[in-house]
Amino acid sequence: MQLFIGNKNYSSWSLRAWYLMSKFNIEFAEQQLVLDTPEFYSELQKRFTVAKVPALIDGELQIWDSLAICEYINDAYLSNAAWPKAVALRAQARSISAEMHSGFMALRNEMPMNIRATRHLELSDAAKKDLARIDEIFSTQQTLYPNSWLFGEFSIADAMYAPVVLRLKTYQLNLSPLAQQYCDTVMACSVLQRWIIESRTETDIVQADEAGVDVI
Ligand SMILES: N[C@@H](CCC(=O)N[C@@H](CS)C(=O)NCC(=O)O)C(=O)O
Repeated sequence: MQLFIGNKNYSSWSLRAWYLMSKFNIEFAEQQLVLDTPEFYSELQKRFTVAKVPALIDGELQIWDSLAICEYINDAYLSNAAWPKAVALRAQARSISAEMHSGFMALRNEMPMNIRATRHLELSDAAKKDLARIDEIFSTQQTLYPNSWLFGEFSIADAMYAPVVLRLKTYQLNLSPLAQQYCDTVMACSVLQRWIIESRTETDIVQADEAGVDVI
């Protein structure tokens, strides 16, 4: 199985699929392409209908979307272990995951993932509203599962929200203490730390993802 990803520093969608697969010890060959380069598009166009990362090849099958990759891994390799067991909780975890996949536009536009940077940003009201919703999700789930993953056990929902935790760190934004407790759980994860360490060795710059002012 081959997982195509972009720059670890910037590619938040790549992180979601990589994190899910790595956390569940799925064996895969990591194929990294540098965003915004001709090779990025030519290598992906050779293999996939859509030239975006993450993208997965498993035998004859190509899958080109982060959530679809997570769902495929859950179905094909994990006997559903990547979602909570109870039907009601699974529906909630899916709702939260879909909410990230299709929403939080202001937050995603204004606060690009840029792991190695420490920045200050002025946020729009729309981004502040997105952050308030993130706070609500994290703190509600922490009330139910203190010092743990969103649904107790690690699930696709945690993979979907990992980039936002990293963005909060880059832009030095604090959530409420309960929500912060979830961020601390995520940051303590050794698998995520592997991605972070590797992201810090990268030197390519994607100008469009450089936002805010350096904090010295
Ligand atoms: N909805 C897609 C979004 C994937 C996406 O936009 N990936 C970015 C990198 S993080 C990309 O490939 N950008 C290249 C481009 O759009 O040309 C997913 O969830 O996988």
